[in-house]
Amino acid sequence: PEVIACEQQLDTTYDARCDTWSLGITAIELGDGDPPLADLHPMRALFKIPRSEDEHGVQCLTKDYEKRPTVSDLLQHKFITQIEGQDMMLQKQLMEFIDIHQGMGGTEKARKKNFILLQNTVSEQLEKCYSRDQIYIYVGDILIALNPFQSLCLYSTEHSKLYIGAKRTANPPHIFAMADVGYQSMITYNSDQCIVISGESGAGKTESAHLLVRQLTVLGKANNRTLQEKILQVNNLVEAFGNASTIINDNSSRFGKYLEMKFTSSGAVVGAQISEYLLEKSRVIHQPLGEKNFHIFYYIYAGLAEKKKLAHYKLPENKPPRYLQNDHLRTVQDMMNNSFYKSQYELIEQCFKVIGFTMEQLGSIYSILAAIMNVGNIEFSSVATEHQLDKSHISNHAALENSASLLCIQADELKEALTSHCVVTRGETIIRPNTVEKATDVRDAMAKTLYGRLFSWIVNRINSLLKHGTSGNGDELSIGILDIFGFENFKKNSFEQLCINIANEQIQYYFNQHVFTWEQNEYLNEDVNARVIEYEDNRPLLDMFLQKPMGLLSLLDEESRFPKATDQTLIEKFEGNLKSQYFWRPKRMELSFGIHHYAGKDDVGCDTDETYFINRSSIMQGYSLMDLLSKMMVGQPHFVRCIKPNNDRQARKYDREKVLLQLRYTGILETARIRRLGYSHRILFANFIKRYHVLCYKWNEEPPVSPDTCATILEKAGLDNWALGKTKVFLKYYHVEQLNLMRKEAIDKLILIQACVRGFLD
Ligand code: AD9
Ligand code: MG
Repeated sequence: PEVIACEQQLDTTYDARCDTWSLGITAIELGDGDPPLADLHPMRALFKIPRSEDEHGVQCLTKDYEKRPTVSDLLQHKFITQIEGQDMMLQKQLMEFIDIHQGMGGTEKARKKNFILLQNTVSEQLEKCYSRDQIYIYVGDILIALNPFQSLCLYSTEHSKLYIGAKRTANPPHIFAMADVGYQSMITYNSDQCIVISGESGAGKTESAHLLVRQLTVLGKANNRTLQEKILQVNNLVEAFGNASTIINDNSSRFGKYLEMKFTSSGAVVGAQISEYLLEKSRVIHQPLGEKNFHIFYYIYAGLAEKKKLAHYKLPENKPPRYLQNDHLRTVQDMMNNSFYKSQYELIEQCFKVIGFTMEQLGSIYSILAAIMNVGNIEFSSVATEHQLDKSHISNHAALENSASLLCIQADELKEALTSHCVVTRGETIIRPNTVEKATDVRDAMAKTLYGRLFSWIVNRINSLLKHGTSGNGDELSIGILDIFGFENFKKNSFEQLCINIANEQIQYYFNQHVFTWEQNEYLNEDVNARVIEYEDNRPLLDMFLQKPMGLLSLLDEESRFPKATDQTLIEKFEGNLKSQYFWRPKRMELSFGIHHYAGKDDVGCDTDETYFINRSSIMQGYSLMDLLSKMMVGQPHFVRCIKPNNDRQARKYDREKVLLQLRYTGILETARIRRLGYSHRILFANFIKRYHVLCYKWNEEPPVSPDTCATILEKAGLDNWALGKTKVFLKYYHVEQLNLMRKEAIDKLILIQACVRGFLD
């Protein structure tokens, strides 16, 4: 027989601990006596084969097997079919429901009824899975992740290996599989990818982001251990500064994070970059009841106390600084003796060192944090002047001196900056004293700004330290992971919630753009006949926020510049100028307004509106999300939707109503329908032929790059419902899965034949 070379070798791994070879996604037993090791996953059994010097699994197999294995011998050992069956059944069921119940036509009423039925079915399926600790479920190509609220044995090294290069249905759904899909797409299509993680507060976005980064460092063969370690520390470090304990989540992200991992075109990880958005700076000066300041403040207090360095950083040992005083923290000893805080301090210091910060830089960071705490302790009292103006006076000089010394500035300058302000009238600069109220505002604004700048500086520093192996020309491929705060709707929502929710509206817009608009434009450009899909566009709502000069944010900006502006004038300005169906005023609450958010709207007409309370002192700078979106738009997106099964953070507790609401407002079902109706994969003819020609041509044959060749391959593969455009093949996501499977089988056959032949020759 002919000896055939092959572009891909079987993925063969040897586990020394149990003397076991694993071949790709299946493994074959050649030893005898030992029971199969089936503890990784019930459907996946690993089998022993005698140890051999030969690294190549297939060759071991051909040498030691009594009779040489045939193709059917090998196929017989494919344990994956059972798992495939199980998962496929769920998928099929979901999809049938989506098709039947959401089909076009029918009355609006019938459609809504069907939609509710569908939601209930999906929710029931989720509940069943959740009760078996199966927290990951695919709906179409979206991964739903239910928060288990307990540690599950799902993330071991074995699990990590299981999902490398495996087809999706070979293993139970998993976050590692999403990492793999992103990674394989990046390499196959030579294009950037982004993984968008969404869900409400406490749903598990940040945990999912960590797991994705971990698996991507494995996939990116980060053989440079230092780089791998650095990348793995990034999240811990920025989260110490950007996360805090809230009433919903002990580790709530109070900023948006976009982590881009950079790879060479062959898929080796070479660096990472991180972008931060909309840090909730107001938390530095004030925390709602039951919540805490950013983690880092508590960590350094405990850590520095342990090292007897509190005096060096001018931090009081008798009373907690004002910015940290709240219902959680009554005495400073509580904080200094907290062993968790101490251990976190050590961990964070270690993170800084691994990433490459110098001791001097660390010292500066601690000084600034200590300065912020001292600034918060500065107090003012009022002095009446001859002009009857209420002038403020600093009543505790120690705090002022401490802050100035930690910031390496003159105490007098700091005093001036806090207690007076400049006004320019008719070309003349006049210095006016600040009232106590104004001086207090300035003090707090300064603390917030210091913290915000420190955070940005740390992020920039991390970025320059993690450029590492990147060429600097930006010619790397990247996989971005977006983890932002989810929609928030509290009893009392302030400016921070408004920003968070606008950010989420923008993400939703991006999602809609990608899933609906761009896809449909591409069909038009390529002359592909695809169904036009209706969806609710949130652009008018975004316009109401972002338009210049009459959008809500512009109006707010403008009003903040008027010295005589008050909360009342602001709300009047909104009411007078915002002629939008999305804006409303609650009747009984004077200084508040409501927004009809996209998240609250859905097909069954259940509106949950959000009410915001005006509080001008909480106004923060931000609104940079557009940069992020433009960055993300170049990449091919993958979606992870996190769901919080209950509000009590309890394992195995499934609150149906709560889950249903989340299913509704994240638009998961709508999206699944779109992904099914549309063509989520669009591949250039040349790329398609290069990858899949092996399905009906000889491996070394080079068929012409033409639509006919593509059609021949697709027909041979027995697929239907695909389409050919002018330059691209249009495929559904499940086509790609099927094609990849067939391609892998074809290649496996080639390898086997090759191995058998080698065996003969030996
Ligand atoms: V927020 O919008 O930042 O407030 P997230 O990020 O959605 O929120 P997070 O990832 O912080 O939520 O998860 C909240 C908590 O749920 C974690 O601290 C864990 O205790 C718990 N969790 C989430 N996912 C998992 C998981 N896969 N396994 C175990 C989990 N616990
Ligand atoms: Mg988070």
